[in-house]
Amino acid sequence: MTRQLITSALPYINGIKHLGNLVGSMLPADVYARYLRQRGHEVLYICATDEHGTPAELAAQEAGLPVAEFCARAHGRQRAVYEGFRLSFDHFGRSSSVQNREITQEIARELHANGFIEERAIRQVYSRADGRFLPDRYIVGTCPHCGYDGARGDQCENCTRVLDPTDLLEPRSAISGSADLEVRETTHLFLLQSRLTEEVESWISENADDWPVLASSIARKWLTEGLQDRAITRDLEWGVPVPADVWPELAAEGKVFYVWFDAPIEYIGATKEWADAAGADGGRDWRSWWYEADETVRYTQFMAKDNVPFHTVMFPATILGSRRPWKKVDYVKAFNWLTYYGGKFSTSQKRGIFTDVALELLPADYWRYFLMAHAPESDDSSFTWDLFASVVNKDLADTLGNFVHRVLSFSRKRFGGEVPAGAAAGGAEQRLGDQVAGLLAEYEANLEALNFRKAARSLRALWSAGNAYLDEKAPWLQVRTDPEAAALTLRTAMNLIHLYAVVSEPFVPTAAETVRRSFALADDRRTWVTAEEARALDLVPAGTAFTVPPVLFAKITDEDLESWTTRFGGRPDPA
Ligand code: B3M
Ligand code: ZN
Repeated sequence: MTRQLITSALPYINGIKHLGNLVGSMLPADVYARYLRQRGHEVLYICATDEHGTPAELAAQEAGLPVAEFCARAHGRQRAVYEGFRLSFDHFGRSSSVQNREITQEIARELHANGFIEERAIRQVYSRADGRFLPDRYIVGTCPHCGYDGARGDQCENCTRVLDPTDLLEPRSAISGSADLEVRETTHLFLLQSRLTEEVESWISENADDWPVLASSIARKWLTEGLQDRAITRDLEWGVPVPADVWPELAAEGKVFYVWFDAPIEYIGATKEWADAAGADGGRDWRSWWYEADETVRYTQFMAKDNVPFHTVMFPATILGSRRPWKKVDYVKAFNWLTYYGGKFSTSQKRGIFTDVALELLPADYWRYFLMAHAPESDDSSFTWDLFASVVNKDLADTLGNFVHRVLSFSRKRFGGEVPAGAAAGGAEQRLGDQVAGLLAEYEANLEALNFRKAARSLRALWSAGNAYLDEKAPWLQVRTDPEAAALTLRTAMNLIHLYAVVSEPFVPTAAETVRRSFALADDRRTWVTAEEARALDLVPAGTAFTVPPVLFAKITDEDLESWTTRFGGRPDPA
């Protein structure tokens, strides 16, 4: 068994995330973490809110709160939503923690000592009305190429050309609308990534071959374009301060590190938060996961594709330049976009379904299963209410939920509250056992390979196998002529139900627990059933007491569909 370090991209603090954010990082990481724990690995699943930067400052301003307080509250709100989705983080930290500040500063000192940081004076747009330097995307104006008047300083959304803020005609602040802008000189720390290009290149060529193409191709594309030196500080109030022992003047001017510099370091910072939370004697050794970690630690990262360059190129450059043996990622699982009717989910435009609202409509399992079964893995995938309803109704309500209910309530009615013994298993049970063992092996292989859509498909096939067996044996008819045969069918089906409860947990943890609890198995500490163990379908012996759980999944009705499509919009606004 290995030690499995898992991180999912840190959700930014400024607002509640939508379902597209969830399916592209935290949810698959949770499914994987749960699966690995069930298989007996030592798992550490770390996540945190990403709290620094201009958007956080602006969101706090809009909320009328000091930024530290805004972030504390926003962190609490996100945390509650993720608990609602049953995300099993070992720790959900905050990038504004003391731990992250210290480690970020330590890494910056090392980069400096190794000659990878340089001070450079640059000219930047300052807004007098806003009292702040404006990041490129907070400057808007008219595109010199196409005349679009809402072009941002980094890119024109209309003609997609990459811009420099000084290219814009009639530039103004996107925050206040003020045109009272000036160019000021300001000094920043630059990370000399150009000097690290070759090292990053060889690290990628040694490691990226087994990553999904989506991740490795983005990493390689960035490298062919060559690494640019990059400013890693900003003139902001809220961030990790530049350490005064190394850069006294910049520290006095209040410079802080750029949010993308400290955010990935928070994977380490949050691990230290986790250890510190248990106290000195708590037995949580954060260093062994990150520092001089041996080959028993395998590190997997989950993220959406726009985050790949930061994780595969820039963060590795930072770590390599520190010349310290920090653990680097072993496997990068990247995702495409989940769209809402083919259009963008958008936090800023409030389009699509947000995670807090989703949980008000339906419990976590409905969303977890649907999202993973349609995860944007090899391509973008589109959320529509019709698709969602049909998947919930067919797979969860009928194939899984109804099977559990039919079998348990019928058996209870005919044979009482204990698993009946019945006849010895025959040919049909043997065929079923072979089929189940095959599907389970396939399911395991898909999860091991982090192919989530395929894994969901194998799981659904396992559920279907039970339905097919039940329809073939028809215990409701058998019972009239041959109660022993009916009892065998029901005992076999109940074994399937128990198997489903064990192996479905990564996808539908709440339903899995409910079903698991309905069997009064003595000392049931089993965490997994292997394909070979599953074959005999006899882990739940005759005589085991059981109860009939309440309906596991309610069907989505036409009225639900109607009201949700009206409320959320059946299709995105025309672009
Ligand atoms: N917060 C994701 C985003 O806002 C960003 C991820 C950081 S991971 C270190 O797009
Ligand atoms: Zn343009």
